[in-house]
Amino acid sequence: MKIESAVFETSAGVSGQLIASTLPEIAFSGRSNVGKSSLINKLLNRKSLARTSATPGKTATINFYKLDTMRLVDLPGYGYAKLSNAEKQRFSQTIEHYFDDDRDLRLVLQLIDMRHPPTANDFQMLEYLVECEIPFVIVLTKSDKLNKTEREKRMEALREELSDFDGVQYVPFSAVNGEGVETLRAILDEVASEP
Ligand SMILES: Nc1nc2c(ncn2[C@@H]2O[C@H](COP(=O)(O)OP(=O)(O)OP(=O)(O)O)[C@@H](O)[C@H]2O)c(=O)[nH]1
Ligand SMILES: [Mg+2]
Repeated sequence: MKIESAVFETSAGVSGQLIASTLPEIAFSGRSNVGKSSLINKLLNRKSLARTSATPGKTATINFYKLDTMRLVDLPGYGYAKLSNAEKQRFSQTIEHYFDDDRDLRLVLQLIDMRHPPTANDFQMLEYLVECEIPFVIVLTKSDKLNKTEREKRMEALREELSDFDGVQYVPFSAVNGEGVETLRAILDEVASEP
């Protein structure tokens, strides 16, 4: 991927017209604050093309990042407890609005915080992806926050927690030290270049 070519395109929220699907797309899904926007910035080697925040619930719209050969799609984060029910519903409708659109979606990167077990919402999303036969890779974020022992423990626990989804690829990732970024770039290039 030619990361210098990346430009930001925004999109409307819950019901607005989405950007026409003219390129292969990779969508970034996960709970609020898991690190979706940070991952996009790291992949594109930009400090703040995608807006990140210590305050969860930052990305409320679907944001598109156009490269020469693909689009990266930053979905709103789900599961932020402090939102009102109406706001939560608006977030999930926005996500559904994207998945219901007939797009050239090649892969979902499903982000899960490496430090914690997947949440009920994470499982809901994983089951939805399986049901819709959307290919996905699990990205285990914030790997820099675990030491070697903690990491081994969590990896073992995750294999158990996610045993219903066997055969799925896991990529540990850190936006701080760059672990996993080359692996993910290679995966994206591969899925985007399929005919
Ligand atoms: N230590 C560490 N912190 C991270 C990492 N990735 C993200 N963060 C921090 O986690 C917070 C949330 O990151 P974002 O990238 O904004 O998360 P998001 O998933 O886009 O959140 P929403 O837009 O609310 O859905 C920020 O304070 C980031 O700096 C990581 O790999 N390591
Ligand atoms: Mg975000």
